Amino acid sequence: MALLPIRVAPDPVLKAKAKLVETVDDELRQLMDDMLETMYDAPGIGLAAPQVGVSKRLIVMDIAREDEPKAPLAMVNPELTWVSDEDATYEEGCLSVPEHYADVVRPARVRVRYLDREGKKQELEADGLLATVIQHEMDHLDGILFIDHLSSLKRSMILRKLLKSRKQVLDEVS
Ligand code: K1U
Ligand code: ZN
Repeated sequence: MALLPIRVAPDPVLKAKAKLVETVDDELRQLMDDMLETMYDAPGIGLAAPQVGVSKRLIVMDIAREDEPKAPLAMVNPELTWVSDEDATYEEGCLSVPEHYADVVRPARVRVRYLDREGKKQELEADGLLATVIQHEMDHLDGILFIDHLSSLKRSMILRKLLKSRKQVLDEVS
């Protein structure tokens, strides 16, 4: 297992549309395991392959609380087959937009079809935090960040701050 570096906005890989996975094989299962290890270490409750520089349609999640057993979930080629008319608002964060949080409105319940780690077709209905995390991670596969759901003023403020902190880090090492 390996910890993978997490890409931070405005990295171009985060704006690209990720490619469909053709085969669920040992190499992809290794990537799932590395992504889960990276997500737990961050710590986070979700991670999409583009966030570790891999432009493939693969997401991992675990919304179990610290006092609960781990409940890792990996979805290959996820597709929403139904979304509720009712919306829900959650304060979202993103490992690729560090230290910024904002309320995002999304459908409250979703049904998602995907391939599991064995390549078997599955369908899951989710609500609450899981529905939000699934949609947030699936957005990453289409090059969308949670800040793209905010006003352009808020988004450009956040991007400016990210660029400023990246410049500070680069100045410190040079
Ligand atoms: O996609 C990501 O970068 C992961 C992101 C997922 C997410 C969080 C909240 C709403 C929607 C999607 C994160 O995990 S940010 C970190 C976080 O929320 C968290 C970290 C530790 C414990 C609990 C939450
Ligand atoms: Zn994210």
